[in-house]
Parts: sequence; C-alpha cells; structure tokens
Amino acid sequence: MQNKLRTLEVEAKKAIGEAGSLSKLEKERVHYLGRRGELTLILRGMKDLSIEERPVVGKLANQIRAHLEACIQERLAQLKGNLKAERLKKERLDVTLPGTRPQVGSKHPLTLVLDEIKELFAGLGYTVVEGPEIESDYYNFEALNLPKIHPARDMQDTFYITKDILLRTHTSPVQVRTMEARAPNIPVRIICPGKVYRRDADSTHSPMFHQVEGLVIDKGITLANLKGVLTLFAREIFGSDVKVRFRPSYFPFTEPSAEVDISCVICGGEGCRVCSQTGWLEILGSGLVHPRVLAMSGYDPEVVSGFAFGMGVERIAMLKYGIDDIRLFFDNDVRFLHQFAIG
Ligand code: 2NL
Repeated sequence: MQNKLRTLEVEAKKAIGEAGSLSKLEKERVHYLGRRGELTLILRGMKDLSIEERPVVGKLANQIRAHLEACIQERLAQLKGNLKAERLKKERLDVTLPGTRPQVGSKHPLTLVLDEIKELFAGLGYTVVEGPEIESDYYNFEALNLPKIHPARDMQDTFYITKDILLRTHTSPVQVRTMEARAPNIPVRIICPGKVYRRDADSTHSPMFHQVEGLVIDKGITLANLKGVLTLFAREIFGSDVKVRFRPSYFPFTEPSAEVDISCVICGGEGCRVCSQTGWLEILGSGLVHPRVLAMSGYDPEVVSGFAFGMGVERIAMLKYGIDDIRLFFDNDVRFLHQFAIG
C-alpha cells in the first residue's frame, strides 16, 4: 500500500507539472485528490490494514496530499504567471506612436459664400427671410408678371407636382409672400436665400441650385439705390479693385432691368477663356420692381417703388474660387471640399 501511494505521488506530480492550462490542472486535481480521486481510492483499502500499519499509512497519505496540493499551487502560480505575461505582450502599447488625427470637417464652399452674402446684407439692415421650396404656380409665376402664356416661362421650366404645384424656380415667391404680408404701408428690405429648381443640367447648370434674391420697397427708391447697393456688393465679394457695369436687360418682373457685370477676375479685363474674350463676367440680374408686381401684392406703385435682384450662389462661388464645374459642389468629394477649409 505504501508503494502504491509512492507510485501515485510520482505519477500525480508528473501530471501536475505537465498540465498546460488552468482547466487541465483542475482536471488533474480532481483526478488525484478529488472525493472520488485516486488517493481516496487507495485509502479505501486502509480497512484491510493492521492497526499498527494504519497510522503510518495515514500519515504518509496526508503528507502526499499536502505535497501534491503544494505542487498544484505552485503550478497554478506558474500558469497564471504565463497567462499574464502573454496578455501583457499582446496588449503592449507604444505610447510614443503618433496618434490618429480626428477628421475635422469644413464648411461647404456654398455655405462660406452664402454666409458672406448674408453678413454683408445684414450690415446694410436687410432681414433674411426663407420660405417653402414647393410652391404654387401663382407665387412662382403669376404674381411675378409671368402669366401662363408668357414665353419667359420656358427659361424656367421646372418640376411639377401637379398642374398648379411645383418646385420653385427662384426665391421670388418668398418675396411675394413678404410683400403680401406687409402691404400696403410697411417698407421691405430683405434677402431670400434658398434652394431652387430648374430643368437644366450641364457644367454650369444644376437642376437644384441656390439663389439669393433681394428686395427693397419704400417711398422714393430709385435706380441709384440699386446701383449703390449692388456696386458695394460686387466690391465686397470680389475685391475693391473690380470694375462694375450695369447692362440693360429684360426680366418680366422688373422694369427697367439690368444685368450686373464685373471686370473679369481671371484676366482683369484683358479678355480670356473664362470671360469669352469680353473682359466682363455677369454676376447677377436686377431691376426696379415692375409696377404690376407691386400692385398684385398690394402696394400702390404711385406711392412706393422698389428694386430687386437675384443671383446664383453657385455662380458667385465658381467665379470667386475659380471652379469650372458646378457638379463639384454636389459630388461631396472631400478632396474638393477640404480645399475650402479655413482656420
Ligand atoms: C437672375 C435674375 C432677378 C429679381 C430676380 C424679383 C423679385 C420680385 C420682384 C421683382 Cl418679388 N424682381 N427678383 C429681379 C431681377 C432679377 O434674378 O438672373 N437670377 C439668377
């Protein structure tokens, strides 16, 4: 029996030493020292021993148990140590490596230009007014002296929701709504920025683009007021050295009408590809509000007069930044957009 115990001790010690994981070690512990383990099994044979032998074998068995338990503790510490070393190696962190920079966004070039335009007019006492992108035929066309039979409607072909409901082709309907709300006595000094829609698509036209329209109504407004404000606008946006030219034009909602040109920002007026050799770039349309438009919205054209203007924000941004394709604004390619990051 003592031999059996000695053999068990050697065998168990080897198994414990070779247990490669915590779970294997636990299995060996149960196998040798558990309630139904090998040691218990041998000790069951104690009843066949003589009275003298029993304490000797019992003492030996206890020594072996104690020794094996110590071996298990030692192996346990070893395995835990290995695991920790492995984890530390795996989770090693080089704090001297450069960090990953967060991607910082930037304002869209159209937002930059729009902010600049709003700021400028706010400084002149204009209020920013916005309105619906889905409009009625009346507010988009009729109230602007564009009856159904008018050929100028062709230039503003748009997207119809029904025969009378459409996507606005300009932000003028917002101005019409403002006039209706304030007529017949309250003066108007507003700009209306926003998205507009036209059936048009090439490198300088997009079916959706942004407009800023402006409207001033008061007693005694003349072409001089229009010229003063729009000359200031052109110089503030494109630089104090640009020349500004007012060229007679036609819009159904203004009379007289004028297109505003600046000296070419590329060639300075010498003539180049961008200005088609003319030396001039058209930046916006304007005019004195047509008396019929004033009257339809409730003002008395015998008492007040006004001027209005409209510009494409994309066009202003393209000229200001030298962008040659309008579609770049809407591709959302960060390589394009990030070039306008400031700060
Ligand atoms: C252009 C020309 C223009 C207006 C817009 C306007 C609005 C009202 C009354 C009279 Cl409510 N006029 N707006 C006037 C002249 C020109 O826009 O080329 N826009 C891109």
